[in-house]
Amino acid sequence: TLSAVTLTNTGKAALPAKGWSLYFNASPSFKPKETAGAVKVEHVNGDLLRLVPTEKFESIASGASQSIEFTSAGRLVNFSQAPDGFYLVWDDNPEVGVPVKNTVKKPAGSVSNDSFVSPETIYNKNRNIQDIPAEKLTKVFPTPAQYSETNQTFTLTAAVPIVAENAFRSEADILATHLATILGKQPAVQSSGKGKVICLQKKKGLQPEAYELQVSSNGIIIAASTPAGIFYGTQSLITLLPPAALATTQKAVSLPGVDITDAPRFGHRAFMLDVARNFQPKQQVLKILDLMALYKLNVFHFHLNDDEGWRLEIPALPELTQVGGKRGHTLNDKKNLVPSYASGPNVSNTAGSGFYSKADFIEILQYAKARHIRVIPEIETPGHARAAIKAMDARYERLMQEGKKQEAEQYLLRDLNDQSAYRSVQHWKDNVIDVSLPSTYDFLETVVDEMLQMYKMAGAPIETIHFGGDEVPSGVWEKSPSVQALIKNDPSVNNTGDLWFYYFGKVNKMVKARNLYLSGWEEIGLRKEKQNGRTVYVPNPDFADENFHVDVWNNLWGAEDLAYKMANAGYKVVLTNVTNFYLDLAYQKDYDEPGLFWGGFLDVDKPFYFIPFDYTKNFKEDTNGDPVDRSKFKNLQKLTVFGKSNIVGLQGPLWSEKITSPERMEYMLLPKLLGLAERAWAKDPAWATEPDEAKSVKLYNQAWSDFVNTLGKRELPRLTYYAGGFNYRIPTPGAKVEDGKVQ
Ligand code: NAG
Repeated sequence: TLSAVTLTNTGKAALPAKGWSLYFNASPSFKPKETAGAVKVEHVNGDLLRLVPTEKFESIASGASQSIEFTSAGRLVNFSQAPDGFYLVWDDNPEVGVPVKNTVKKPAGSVSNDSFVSPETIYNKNRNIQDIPAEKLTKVFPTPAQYSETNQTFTLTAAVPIVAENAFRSEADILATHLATILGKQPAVQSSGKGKVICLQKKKGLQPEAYELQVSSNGIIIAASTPAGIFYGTQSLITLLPPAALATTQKAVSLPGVDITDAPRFGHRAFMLDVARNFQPKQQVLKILDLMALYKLNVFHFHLNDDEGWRLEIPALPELTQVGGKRGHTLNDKKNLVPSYASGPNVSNTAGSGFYSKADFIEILQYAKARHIRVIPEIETPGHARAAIKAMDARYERLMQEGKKQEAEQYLLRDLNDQSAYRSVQHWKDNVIDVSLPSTYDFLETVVDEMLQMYKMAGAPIETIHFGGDEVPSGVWEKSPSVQALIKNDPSVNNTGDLWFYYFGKVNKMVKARNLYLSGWEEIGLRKEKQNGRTVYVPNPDFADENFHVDVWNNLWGAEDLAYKMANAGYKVVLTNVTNFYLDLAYQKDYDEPGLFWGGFLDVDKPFYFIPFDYTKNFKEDTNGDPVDRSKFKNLQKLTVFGKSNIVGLQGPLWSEKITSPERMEYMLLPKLLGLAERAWAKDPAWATEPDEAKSVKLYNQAWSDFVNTLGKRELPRLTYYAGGFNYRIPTPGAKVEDGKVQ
């Protein structure tokens, strides 16, 4: 891939031929073309690079420009991949980064060897979509297990009270608050009353999240055995409201008569949000919880730390957020972390900085609990942990300066004399915690206990903590004196390979002692094995009956059936397939579409057509967006009956390298999240189990049409207003919806 950086001197003085460097964020494979010669590019760390003038560089006069050509090993498919976040640092003032104006421009002509997806291709993909009138659509989404319409209508006004017994008071209040936004006035919530009311009533014998909803001309009844069931009944009632009713307040809204009996397919319907790469304010998190609740997602996996940030205040370890919660130009990461993903030199002026105070976190937990959403906190370790490592380095330094050596070493996450050299997937050289150090476990226990205290204060349930475990690069720990000592003294550890089981064995003990189970990425339950001279990853039998919950994310490049292998081996599996659920991937192969694309392109059809127990059946595209070679699926492992019982649910993660604002976040999320919600809640669709291929295709086209019409005619118009309004994507990149219409 070829690209160019043009330096334009908009200042009054000339840019001298030397004495400065230009920092920016890009893939380290981004190099000046050999013929360029006038500059060199150095890799600082992560995706932070530095362009330095050589002797050949000539000063740039005021108003003049200079263009430098670059090559990059990576594909440059969209603007998200372009180098960005440039700032200048003068050699004589190296601690200060001077922002410069950045413009990313679409290069003229072909950007790379990749061809973008043509409108024709998209048209052909979607040509079977029928136009279905809104009245013919199922008026509750995700699709209920049993649904019928009764030809009656009910007129809802603010004078219709909500009648709820005490156990359902909280659900009634949330419903009343929502109805107030439509009816202009909050309906009363009372403990008794008959006739034209919204009645939330207890019915014995239903499954934990199941509910029944009847709307007739006489009133509305929601029945369930649990508050969660009642809550889902109220959410169905909300999606039953015609979206137009949300546009302005209405005195009366007419609801269609329905008879619904409903229960979810999976008990684990998860959305993961990465707030480490870029931060999202508390208010936005609460808004997303409302969105999750509306579509009956019940697990919020909160990715709270990574290499580029630590986002939860831990009062015992203030550096975690004071240092690890901020990004800006620095030479040594002692005050804050270096810029990543174009976060620029200024600590305060970037989505790269920010954290949740203890009070914020408690509020989030309570808000989620009231909406029957469990929050799984993730403490990402031992890799992807640079922010924590640097924060504990800063703490060490502070205490050493105060002469408190012992205290200083108490929570260190690395051996200060470790000479190991490695490079993580995201190009960090120093992002893996040293698992041989006792201080590592002191650190984890302190963080865990402070976190558990916040759950307790919030009155929120917690069953598991997620300890990450993904992408630990080779080469780590090899030259750590502390690791060498452990290998010498601990008979269970013979080499650095054994450290994986040593670490997750210890972490497992720690969480079990607190009555929790361990969650993590697939890697926590894998071990390396040599097969025909190749290293492969296989489920590790040693942990298979430890109740580990693994988010299996990799379903590419020989790992197509990994999720099924792990489930068959006894691991509890959350299907988090990159090719269908990685919401951070760009919608289409188009220069203007933001997002990563290493796992392919991900439009709303990908989560929608995912078949949980037979997902390779619908594996249609390779990572380039081309039709996949299906012959390679022939010998894959299928789910056994036991394996099926170990699939606990589905998850869509939103990684945030490219998500620098709430608007961008919503764009990446919507409408893709609705495909996930449908698959997580609704029954297996008929087309998934129909053996006759032609019939199955026909059934699929019908289901896809229903879904697309539901999005276009009900759910996206609703989201224009719901919870303050969402910035969803509509099929044309860059298009906007104003006044409920596509512009
Ligand atoms: C993977 C990384 C993640 C990154 C994401 C981007 C996992 C479990 N790990 O490389 O840190 O943000 O891809 O799509 O996904």
